[in-house]
Amino acid sequence: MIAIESKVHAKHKPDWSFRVGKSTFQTRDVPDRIAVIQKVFRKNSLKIIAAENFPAAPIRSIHSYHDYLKGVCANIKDANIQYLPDIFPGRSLQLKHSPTSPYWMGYFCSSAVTPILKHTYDAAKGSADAALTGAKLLASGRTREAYALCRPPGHHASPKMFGGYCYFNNAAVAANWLSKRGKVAILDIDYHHGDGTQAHFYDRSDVLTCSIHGEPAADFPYITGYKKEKGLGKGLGYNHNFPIPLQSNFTIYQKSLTRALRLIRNFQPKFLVIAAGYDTFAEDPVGNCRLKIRDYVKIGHAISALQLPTLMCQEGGYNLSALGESVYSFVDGFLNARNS
Ligand code: OKP
Ligand code: ZN
Repeated sequence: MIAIESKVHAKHKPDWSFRVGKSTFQTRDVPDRIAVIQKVFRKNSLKIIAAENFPAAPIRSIHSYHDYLKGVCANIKDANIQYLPDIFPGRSLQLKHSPTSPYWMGYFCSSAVTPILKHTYDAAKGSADAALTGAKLLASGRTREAYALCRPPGHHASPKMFGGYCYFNNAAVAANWLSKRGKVAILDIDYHHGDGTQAHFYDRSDVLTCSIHGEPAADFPYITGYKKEKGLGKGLGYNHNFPIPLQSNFTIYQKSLTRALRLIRNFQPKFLVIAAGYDTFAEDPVGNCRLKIRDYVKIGHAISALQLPTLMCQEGGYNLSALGESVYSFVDGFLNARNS
């Protein structure tokens, strides 16, 4: 298996905290997340290559705000400056021109945890490039599995809005690119609903989207992720949500995983993309689930049994003492099933 990195992510250093109800929330998508994964990959002699620099087109074609984000970042002089939205105008406004002011970011942003800083665009572009590099490797047939060390994560970024730590939807960019070569299934195992990914493919039947996540009525992103969201038009029946109760253990988790994998198998895709989040870990500071590190071995093993060319895109996972081993356990389970 080949892993792919983009070093520029380390310059994207968001910094925020706020309270909602009884909880305090703070920055969790920190550069060290990737460092701890790389450390375990290196220790286990997994090959890590640099992401290729792709044109912006594969991102721009699915994200209307690509040029806005790029332009805003290009105008920020000081790396310590950070912008957060302070107005939430909704989508009813019809813009008459292309905005370039950072004060307009509320028009393009779905949540309060996704600031814009000088290096945000470069990091988000590098993250998507890592996913595209993996997609290209799979399409060439040179490898059957690739792990893109994406940061920032992507699955909350929808066609018209970034949010939830995510700027560009790395898995969706790669899946859309791969879909020109055959049907694609996306399985999102991050603790949170892959709302952005769902939105990208909601009316399409050539990309199947499945997400297993904490009950949205009780957890981010709240408004989507319910079972009854099944797709629209041609896409009806090609989106499947598996909400699980808060604090579920692997026994409960596995039931949804088995169902999702059966749907993917029946779909007979040419490629599989995994939105690989590990905030389902029992001691994750963001997620509310009870998986153990060894459970990721079993998840990797079960997914691998599909025998599909597979691109894994890093999503969440915020316990810095467990993330490296969680990712490696997943990869190890995946590769062991491949070789047996
Ligand atoms: C990103 B990923 C404030 C909660 C903030 C945001 C979670 C974003 C998770 N009410 N939590 O790992 O899916
Ligand atoms: Zn998550």
